[in-house]
Amino acid sequence: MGGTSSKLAKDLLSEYQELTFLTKQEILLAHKIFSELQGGGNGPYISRVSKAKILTLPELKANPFRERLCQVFSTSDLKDGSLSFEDFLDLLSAFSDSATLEIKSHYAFRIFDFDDDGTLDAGDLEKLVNCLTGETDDTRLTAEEMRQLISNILEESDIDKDGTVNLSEFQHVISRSPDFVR
Ligand SMILES: [Ca+2]
Ligand SMILES: [Ca+2]
Repeated sequence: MGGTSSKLAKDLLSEYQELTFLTKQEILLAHKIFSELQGGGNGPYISRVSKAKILTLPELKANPFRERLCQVFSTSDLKDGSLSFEDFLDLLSAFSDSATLEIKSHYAFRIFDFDDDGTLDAGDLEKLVNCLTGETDDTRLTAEEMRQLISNILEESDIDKDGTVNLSEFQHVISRSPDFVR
């Protein structure tokens, strides 16, 4: 068995198992995928993979929030959406089947908060809806449909009526319809 440099050290592996909701097999698979993105698997754990490369993963192709996923999970000081291996594990962990609803909704909220100001306002909701419907002309909502939909969403979720959805309001909605996070 060659290529020991691409193997994940045993102590790191058990540490990652403790810190994430992932199984040993899932972590090893993640490591294999990440090493391939790094190009050969000889890179140190700290080296990051660019957002452009992460977005080539077939698993993300169909995800309308893939850009936001990179942005939210990236710990890069440059805010460039690049992921370290640990960022990548955090991403997989948050959306794994074993993650708690609270964790999932916390990250879903951050992904939907496009301008990162800690609250979902009409602008964020419009972007969210556009991500879900796709932005082609035949699927996109008309301005009037969009206005109506956003007003319905706020009606349902904006409990304190300040015109935006904060994290606890969001989590309240999610607790009533947990399927939403998927
Ligand atoms: Ca916002
Ligand atoms: Ca509110």
